[in-house]
Amino acid sequence: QSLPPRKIRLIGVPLDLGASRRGVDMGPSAVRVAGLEKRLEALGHEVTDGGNILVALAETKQAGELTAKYLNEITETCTRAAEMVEEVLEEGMTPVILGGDHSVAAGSVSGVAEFYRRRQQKVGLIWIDAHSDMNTPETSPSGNVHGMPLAALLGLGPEALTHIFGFSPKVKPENAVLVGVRDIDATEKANIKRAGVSEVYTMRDIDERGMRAVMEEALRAAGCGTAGYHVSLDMDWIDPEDAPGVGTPVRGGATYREAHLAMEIIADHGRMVSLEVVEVNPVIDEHNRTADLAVELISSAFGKKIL
Ligand code: 5AB
Ligand code: MN
Ligand code: MN
Ligand code: MN
Repeated sequence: QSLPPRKIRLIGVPLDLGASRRGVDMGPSAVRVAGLEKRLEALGHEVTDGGNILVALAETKQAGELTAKYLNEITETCTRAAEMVEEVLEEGMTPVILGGDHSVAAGSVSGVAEFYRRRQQKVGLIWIDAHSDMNTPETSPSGNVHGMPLAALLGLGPEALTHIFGFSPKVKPENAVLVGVRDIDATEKANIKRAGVSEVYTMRDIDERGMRAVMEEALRAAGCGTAGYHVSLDMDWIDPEDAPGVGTPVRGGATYREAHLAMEIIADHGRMVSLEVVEVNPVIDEHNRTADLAVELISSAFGKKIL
């Protein structure tokens, strides 16, 4: 296939402390059961599974401050994920992080950013999501940390989350790109402005201009002056018709083919340095089809071609 063979390391993060709806902690398992390792190996990649990162169980903890529930536990998990991602990159492998709720990205992207910071390089970020995840504890309507990771990576939010590895921001606003958003809180709009993110591609942009044009522009911005980019794929980006098993479904998402096309274009460019797929919720899925789709999309991002 098109992408040169890579050494891929799977990292599961069974985290669901960041969301109201329970069950995304079973996401890593569902995606493994759907056959991720074999499918990536069939593409010629060398794949190893690093197992799961230790995550606290909601039942054994108190939520703490209601403006950012389980922030301490989530920060611990994110720090572990950051260290693991950094190590995997040091070993010359491409990390594939399996969520878990999206708050894990505050850790995974920190790991990637730290790896490149040590080499005096920057990294870009492609955030593919129905939501913008740009809340802070002050602006969040829910207190759910999975609505805050992008803000944290750009330097807005609690220091514990913004300063993993002791520096912030992890990504420059001009290299952070949102794709597919369609449900942004009013307070998040102000945060997007405050953080200086201008590369925001809504579902309307995709409707009007097409997936191809949007992705080419998005990848150009994320790749400009960077070593490459991390792709953070929230499965709720895809229309609930095709991805029913997600924590916070929103109508009007990407179609099955649009989602594949986006991943195929990412593979064509060959500049993705790490990937994460989050928010798969087996509890409300139908016969694991959202996890199956996640495996398909990861395969496309790693070079699977129709012909
Ligand atoms: B997800 C909401 N903006 O902050 C909030 O699934 C939803 O990681 C966040 O994108 C959705 O609670 C977080 C209303
Ligand atoms: Mn293997
Ligand atoms: Mn998200
Ligand atoms: Mn989302």
